[in-house]
Amino acid sequence: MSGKVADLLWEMLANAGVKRCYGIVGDALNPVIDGLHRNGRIEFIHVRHEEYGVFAAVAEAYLTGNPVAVCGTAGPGVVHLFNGLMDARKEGAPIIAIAGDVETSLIDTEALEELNPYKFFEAASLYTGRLVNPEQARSVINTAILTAVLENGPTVISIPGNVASAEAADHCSEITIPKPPLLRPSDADLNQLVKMIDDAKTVAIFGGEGCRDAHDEVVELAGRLKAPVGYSFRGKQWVEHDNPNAVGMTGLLGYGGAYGAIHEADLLLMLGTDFPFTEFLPGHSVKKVQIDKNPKHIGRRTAVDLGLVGDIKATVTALLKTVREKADRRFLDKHLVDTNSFYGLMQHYVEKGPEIKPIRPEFLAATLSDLASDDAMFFIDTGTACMWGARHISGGRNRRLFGSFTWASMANAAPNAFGAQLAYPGRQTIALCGDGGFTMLALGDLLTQVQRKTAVLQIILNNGSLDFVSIEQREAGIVPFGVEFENPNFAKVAEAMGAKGIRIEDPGDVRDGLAEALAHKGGPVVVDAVVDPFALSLPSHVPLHAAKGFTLSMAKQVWSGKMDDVIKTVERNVRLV
Ligand SMILES: Cc1ncc(C[n+]2csc(CCOP(=O)(O)OP(=O)(O)O)c2C)c(N)n1
Repeated sequence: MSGKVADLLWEMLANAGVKRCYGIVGDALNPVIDGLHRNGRIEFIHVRHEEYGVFAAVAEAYLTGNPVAVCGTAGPGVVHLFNGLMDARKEGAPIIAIAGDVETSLIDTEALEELNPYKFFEAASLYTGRLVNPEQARSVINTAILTAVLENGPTVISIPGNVASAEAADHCSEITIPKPPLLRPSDADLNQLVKMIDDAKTVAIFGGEGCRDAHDEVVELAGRLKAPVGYSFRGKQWVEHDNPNAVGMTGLLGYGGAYGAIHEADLLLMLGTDFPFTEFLPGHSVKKVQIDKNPKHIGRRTAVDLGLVGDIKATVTALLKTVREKADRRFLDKHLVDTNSFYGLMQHYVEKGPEIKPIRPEFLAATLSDLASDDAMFFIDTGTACMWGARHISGGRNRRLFGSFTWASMANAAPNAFGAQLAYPGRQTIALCGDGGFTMLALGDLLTQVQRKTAVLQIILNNGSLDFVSIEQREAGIVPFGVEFENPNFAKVAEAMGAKGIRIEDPGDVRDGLAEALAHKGGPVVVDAVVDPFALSLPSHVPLHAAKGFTLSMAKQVWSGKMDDVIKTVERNVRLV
């Protein structure tokens, strides 16, 4: 091909499998975007906020495995990309950010909108290249694409407008992306693992994101070892469904027998997990083996007795060739019984839900899960949506559950869902949003969904507060502060913006309201669900400091005249209703 640096850029991105670029044009980026326009192979998704575009791209990249581009113009435009790029780094999504940059003659002069891309993107980006000369272009673009794809994270190409419109020096736009190698431990290491398994009377498994695509192997291994299988939020969608040994999650969102199982086993196999909450992982009393394709994960959350580097599917497949069956299933059965009894407790507010007003979020989430299709994609906002989503949205072989589970940014769900719907048009796409999250980032770009007629269902948990923070503050023994706000009627706002709006205030309307929303075709829907702000979810294991904090906060609330709130918290969480 012949042409400018901008032409080379888009042609190489398209050859690497990039289908979309999300962002906002302007200033330094105009000659770059002109190249995208000329190229015609990559769809430009004009969003109203660059951060929304990145969260959309993260979901698209995570779900499809293909690289996705985002763009923002010099200075403020690229600053708006940052939080989303951090999310891409933590969630493991191949994103290539095209960052507008000031003209090369202005670099290091404190020019308008000038920003040093190396310093600015250091925390987020796996590789940052600044194109100050057309001679660099092919090499820098190649490195940015390969790093993003092979290391599963964000990279940045910072590109001054004058370089974008300069003639490219090397016109070769071919790009070869090697497939990841088959990665598993050596036979000697596997033999050591087999011996540890043989020596242990009881084994438990804890699975994370690394179990993606390894469902059948992990379930077979668990069956053979009579091992209960617990999981992180990121692991839930890969190992919970169709798994007779599933015992739920641990951590603050925890439910089921997972905490007990991983603490009481002789040997714990940690498979593809970087679960960060150390206090919920066992200490020295349990032998631990950790297997992960990323060596940096090994031993960093809890000390392990054996660390092996390997892809979970490849490693477990190799292990299954030699590992012996265990006969005694009493340990497994005990933790399955614990899990079932916890599920019974969790059902309380689901079953009573139709009679309780304000609407219980458990009931709302469980009804949604029940009505949604078998291949629905759910996106969960950081906030209480995670509590209800983790517990009451069931997975399935073809369902997907995604959120900012590692970076934990607010306001991810609606843009995630937008990107997913563009990648998989027609597939049911549902965002469970906080009211804080929705008003933080999703509201403006609801217009983008309307304009594009994107079929995204966003369900707002309208609790009039930053409820998750209110719970955090109470856990820390603090009187909730700075967490309340007033909301409009979101259904009316949505209608005024051209979307379909449904407001649900009465529990009796939950099922029909959600069914109507799910059936809507041809554009976005906003369900404004007025839910109980006092609903809590007690984890299966409550750390002592959290229990103490709650008690202290309750006492402080009484002293500061918030007796009503204390009564409501107790009333609505100890099954009096
Ligand atoms: C960008 C960002 N700001 C602040 C936080 C801290 N934070 C975590 S959850 C949360 C509350 C979320 O509130 P909302 O979206 O209303 O959901 P709710 O918990 O009420 O369901 C906050 C402020 C964060 N994680 N990300």
